[in-house]
Amino acid sequence: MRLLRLLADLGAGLVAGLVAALLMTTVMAALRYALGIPPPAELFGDRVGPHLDVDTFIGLINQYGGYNQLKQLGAGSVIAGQLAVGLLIGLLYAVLVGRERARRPAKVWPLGISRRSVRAVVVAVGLLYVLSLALLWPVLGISYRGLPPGPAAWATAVAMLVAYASYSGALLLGYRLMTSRTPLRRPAMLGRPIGRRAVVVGGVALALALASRELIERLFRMATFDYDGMQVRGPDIAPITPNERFYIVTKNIIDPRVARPVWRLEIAGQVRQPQTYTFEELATLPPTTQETTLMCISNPVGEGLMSNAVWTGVPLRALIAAAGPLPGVVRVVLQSVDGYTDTVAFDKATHPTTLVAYAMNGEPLPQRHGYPVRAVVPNLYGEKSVKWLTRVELVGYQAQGFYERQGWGPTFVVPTTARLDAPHHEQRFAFGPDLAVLLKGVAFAGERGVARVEVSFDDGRTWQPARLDYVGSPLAWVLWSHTWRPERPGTYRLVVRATDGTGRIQTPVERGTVPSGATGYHRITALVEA
Ligand SMILES: Nc1nc2c(c(=O)[nH]1)N[C@H]1C(S)=C(S)[C@@H](COP(=O)(O)O)O[C@H]1N2
Ligand SMILES: [Mo]
Repeated sequence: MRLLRLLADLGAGLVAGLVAALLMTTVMAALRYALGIPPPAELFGDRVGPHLDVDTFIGLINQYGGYNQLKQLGAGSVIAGQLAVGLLIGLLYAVLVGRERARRPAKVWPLGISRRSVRAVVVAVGLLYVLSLALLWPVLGISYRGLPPGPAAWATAVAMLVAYASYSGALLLGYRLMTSRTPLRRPAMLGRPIGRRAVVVGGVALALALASRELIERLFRMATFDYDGMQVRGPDIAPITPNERFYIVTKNIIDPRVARPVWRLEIAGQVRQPQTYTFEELATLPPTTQETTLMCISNPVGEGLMSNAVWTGVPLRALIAAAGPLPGVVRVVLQSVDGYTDTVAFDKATHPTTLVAYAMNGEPLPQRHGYPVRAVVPNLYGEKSVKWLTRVELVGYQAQGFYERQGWGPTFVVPTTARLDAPHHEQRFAFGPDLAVLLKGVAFAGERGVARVEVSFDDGRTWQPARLDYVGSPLAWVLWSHTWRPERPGTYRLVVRATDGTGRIQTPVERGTVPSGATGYHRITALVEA
């Protein structure tokens, strides 16, 4: 009899704990959806990410089949962990209440919950809350709605408190509903009170499950999974990449949707007079328009994590000058509302081409490319061009950003690179006296500019000049082409290489993307068939 009772108690604790944890997860999802407040499931990756070394990071990405899969695994594990801990606390609570009942009735609160059990739950969950805050401290300032980091940290802490409190309340109430033998004020409507209560708890759980499913589906639809890593390449490559086709890389599971009215840009750190700008204030400053190509450090030779746009914004150095940098500043930390950071040398930050951009190809920055404001840092890998920029901090030490801490770099200057966009690898051509194959592609050499592009049809033994069809700004890629008339059928190895504006030929040394970006020549095979 006593054993049965214990089992019933434990069962009730388990169900109450699980339902309470589900409620908490739903509260977190709702706050994320409605207010852009990051739940622990999202914060986890941001907390852990920079502390992985780059080989572990890339190893995990490969092991789980991609960055998207790794992001899902991280968030999924935290949610599973939350449910497991919630359930465990429910079990412990059942044991505690059972022991209490065996002694004598303790003082009782409204609804017949003992004061002792309330205290126990508050202490346990309170401890977990403090622990969570301590663990997530460095990333609390994230706000996907664009609140500045200070207020954002408060919002995250309060939201987490609300979520944890919802767990505590639901556990106390749920357990009491399922186990109490004294009726809860209202008369029995559905037979024995215990049965009615089971129906109530079951109903609440079902409603919760439905609500959280709906929320999770919506959040999934907002997620970056279907566009993170989007590339642009191929025979229709355009000089200026249309906004909808510009490559995308993001660390986020769901990208920020910044509400401009709450967003601010802060210039802080070692400055005489810290500055805070609203979007409207930024937009009244004298703008610069500048064509600049961005390329991701993870772009393998020949691939499409590289695009070109015309950016409009304010030179960062104007903002830094207005704040009055103090002597001793060596680096500038660029921080995003999503918690992402990267750094540039003070000299680079104050170079006239380093922009705080708010327009891309004449349109407001698209959401995915950093709306309302991003950094555009020419000549360095795309990592430095922090999207959804919210804070610029001048520091007197060698600060490191999100990926820098993993060990990428140390140099982030883009090497000279060239790509064949047409034909595609192993494309077949029917040989004939009139066969003319149009080779096309892009070449990029950061701010050094591209002086020359050459192609080879014999795997690099001999080279022929290509035409430069499009030469934009000195910070942009070039588009090149070459008409090839094969003299006989065969299997050809096509290679392309560029020479930069300083006269240096692109290095043939093959290097992978980790840790400083890929080098080597892009090679493809063309099959000319008799
Ligand atoms: N806030 C923020 N900025 C960011 C990133 C990010 O995850 N968050 N990713 C960086 C990386 S790795 C690259 S390559 C570029 C890509 O910019 P794009 O998506 O506009 O092409 O943004 C950089 N800026
Ligand atoms: Mo990147």
